[in-house]
Amino acid sequence: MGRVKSLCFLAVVLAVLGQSFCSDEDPQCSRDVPVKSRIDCHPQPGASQEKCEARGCIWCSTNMPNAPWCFFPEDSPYGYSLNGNAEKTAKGWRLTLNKLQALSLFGNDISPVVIDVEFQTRDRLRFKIYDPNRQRFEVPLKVESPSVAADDTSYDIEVADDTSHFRIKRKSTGTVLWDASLSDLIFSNQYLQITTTVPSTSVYGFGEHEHLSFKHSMNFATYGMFSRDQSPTPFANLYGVHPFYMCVETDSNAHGVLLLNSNAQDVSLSPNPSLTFRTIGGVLDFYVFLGPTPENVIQQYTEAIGRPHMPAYWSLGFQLSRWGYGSIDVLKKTVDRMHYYDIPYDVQHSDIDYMERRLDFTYDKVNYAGLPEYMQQLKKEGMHYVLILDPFISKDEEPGTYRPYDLGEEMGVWVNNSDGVTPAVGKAWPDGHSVFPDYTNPRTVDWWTQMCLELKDVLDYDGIWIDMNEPSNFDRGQYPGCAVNDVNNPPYIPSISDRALAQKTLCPDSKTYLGEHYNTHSLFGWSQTAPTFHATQKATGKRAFVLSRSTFVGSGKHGGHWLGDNFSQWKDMHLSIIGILEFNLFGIPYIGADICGFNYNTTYELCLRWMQLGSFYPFSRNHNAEKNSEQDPAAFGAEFAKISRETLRIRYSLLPYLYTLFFESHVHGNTVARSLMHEFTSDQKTHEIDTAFLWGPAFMIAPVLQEGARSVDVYFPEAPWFDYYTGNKVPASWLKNYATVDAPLSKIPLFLRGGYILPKQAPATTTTKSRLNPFGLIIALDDQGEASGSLFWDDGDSIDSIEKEIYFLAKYTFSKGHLKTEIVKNGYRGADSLKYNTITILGLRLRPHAVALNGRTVRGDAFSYQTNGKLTLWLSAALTQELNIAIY
Ligand code: MIG
Repeated sequence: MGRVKSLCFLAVVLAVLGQSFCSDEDPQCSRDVPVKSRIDCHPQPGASQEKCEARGCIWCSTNMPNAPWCFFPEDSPYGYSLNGNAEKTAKGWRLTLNKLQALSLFGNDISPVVIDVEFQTRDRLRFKIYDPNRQRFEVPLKVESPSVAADDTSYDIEVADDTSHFRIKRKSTGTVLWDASLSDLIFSNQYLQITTTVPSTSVYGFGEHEHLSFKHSMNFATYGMFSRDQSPTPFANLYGVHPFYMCVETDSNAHGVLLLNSNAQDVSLSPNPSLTFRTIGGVLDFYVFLGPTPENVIQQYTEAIGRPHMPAYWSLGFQLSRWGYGSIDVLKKTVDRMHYYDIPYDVQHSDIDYMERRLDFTYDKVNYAGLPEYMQQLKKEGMHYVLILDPFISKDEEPGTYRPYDLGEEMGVWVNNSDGVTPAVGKAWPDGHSVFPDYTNPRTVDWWTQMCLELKDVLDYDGIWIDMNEPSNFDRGQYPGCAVNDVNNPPYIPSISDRALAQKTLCPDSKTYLGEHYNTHSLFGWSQTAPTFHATQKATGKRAFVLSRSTFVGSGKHGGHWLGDNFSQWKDMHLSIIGILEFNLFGIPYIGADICGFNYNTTYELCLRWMQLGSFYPFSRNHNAEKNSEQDPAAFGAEFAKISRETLRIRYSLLPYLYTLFFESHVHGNTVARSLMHEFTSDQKTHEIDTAFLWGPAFMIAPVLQEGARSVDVYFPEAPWFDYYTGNKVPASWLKNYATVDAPLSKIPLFLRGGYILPKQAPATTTTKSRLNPFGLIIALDDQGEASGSLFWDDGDSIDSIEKEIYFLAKYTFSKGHLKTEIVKNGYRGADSLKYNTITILGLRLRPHAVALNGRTVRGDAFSYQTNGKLTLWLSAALTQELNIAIY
């Protein structure tokens, strides 16, 4: 601190001499807080010098954009100090803090507060700051709470600098991961704030937002988190809430931090670098994950919050949707032209227009006459069907004519007004009076399950798409508007759109089973996802498909997500990659964006490039808004259809690899779509890359994101890379550089990473068909001539094939010219009839003289070698038998 002070003093002297050394701050008022370390003392709008100084804070202008002009002095008059010594507890330590002064920023400060530190696992630490004298709202997510001895952890905690700082250090390097000054802590009834420095500016995560870059700018950006029905707009709070970030330290170790809190909140990222968390309720419940690799961080995070569900194989196929086909005839015409062009296509969705007047659990018997039979027909052809359901239920129907309302009313399943007795009535489809099921109530779960089961008897769906579950309401608050009270009008409203908690939803003082909507609002979609998952499982007897618009920490266990109502604009393609990478950090790897864009009309070229990119979204669905021009890949004629078909055939041929990645995600918590930073963490240049991404460790997708472009500048981290199309090795001069790669309209650049073996399978129009086709292996060698990989296979849609061990798992290793397979599990008899028919090896240095398969030399015409080092071998060998190949 001494050094900082003297530098500032120097700055003052230079400024007095007329130099502009410290041009970004006024030396008269900055005192000893450098601009980059300022913590906003007036986070709500309307700051002025008068109001600021009345708070005991410093007012000082700066030309650094977004830096606060009103900020806390170095010794904030609001904070806490340690009372006595830390006490040992069963799982760690307990610190008791007393508030230092009576001054209060937003009223009702709580003192003492307690920090409970739990050493949960070697790499997971929890610390919770709460009121020891009064129970406050806590997120009902069940996180196991094991404990480990302090000696066995990869972290240390320390209370340092005259007990004013709470720090967490990485033992192996001494890096300080968390450093919060207790004098900056605020813990009042409706305002909780904590600031920590972070060890680097490579910070990722926080959601749900439309972030303009995957790696955050730390130049005073603030992001609100509170679920909201809102089209993606930069800096706006969107559908879900994920107060989780990952930080890559300067030595490339990574750690992650979760603030498990569901109240309206925001986080400010400052250049110090530091993070300031502000929330208006609950407790400050932090979990820290020590990694040390980015992948380890996500494995540890999902171990705590719940591993992602295992998706059905069919749900990895291409999916088509739109709002407003308008009639079954238009729907059929669309499906027919998809088939006419033979475009790979597994799933058809129906949006709200299948319903009668947008009423849940009905269908339009006029415009969609014959829908039940049509769904059956598509299913017979090997396709699958997903139906949308909205949460709100109309109360405007004649009594006795609309069972969802009548039964729900009888069972008492709705969110109530503040009186806790009368149901909250909002405005929603079909544009009248609606009530809102309270999914935190077990009775609601029974009602919803019953309704989903009855629906299945009419419309034979395979999956459910749950929309509008922020929950969305067309007005601000329910009828007759929100009362004026502390809950509806808290002293601080976080940085959310309109600075209004009730905007497009219910009043905060509404009552749900688990507590006030004030606390449970952002849990609405999360609380609907698990019951819908179980209901779908029960209805179909198969693995559930649930696609939810609103998500929270842990949602990935029961559902996937799409990035909401994006726009048919070129920039939205780029931003979709960022969203997909972020949701992989959030433990929701089944993620995609509306291909070709939802709002606005798309164009031929945009949609074509988007079909190419979207062919590699983990969840690949083309979806469109009502009244917009048609944008399914068969709508633009033969050439467009051909390119879409070819790109989707690449997706389909790599589905065994993608499915294996999902298996690893489900079992170990791995990410599926991954940033280059994730795999090449020590290469600083990768930290900013969000225009290309990987499937797992081994497959790079480098889409065209600009109109008119016929090439892409691709960054190649140091590794052997092969062009997917030709098998040509990327020249050494391209490594650790950007290289310009050809991308004519017909093509999306794709690369394989040496060192990996990818299982593949001949594509078909549906996965039902492709699953019977022959398998292959792509063996991309590293510079030592080695590679490895695996294949997970099962029937693709049983609920518990993994638990019951009804699956096949093979590990492949290639070394010294030999491929070996190890069959780890051979529990799925359906794999017995499957065969390998081709093996491709990339990166061979020499033309082989001979190839042997399971000890026998194969005929010369069974393999071919290209001078680029690519060997193709044709064979017929059983998938479930060990495969040995030797190259001489
Ligand atoms: O008020 O169901 O994000 O995918 O097509 C709009 C109609 C409601 C919003 C969803 C979008 C869906 C649309 N829904």
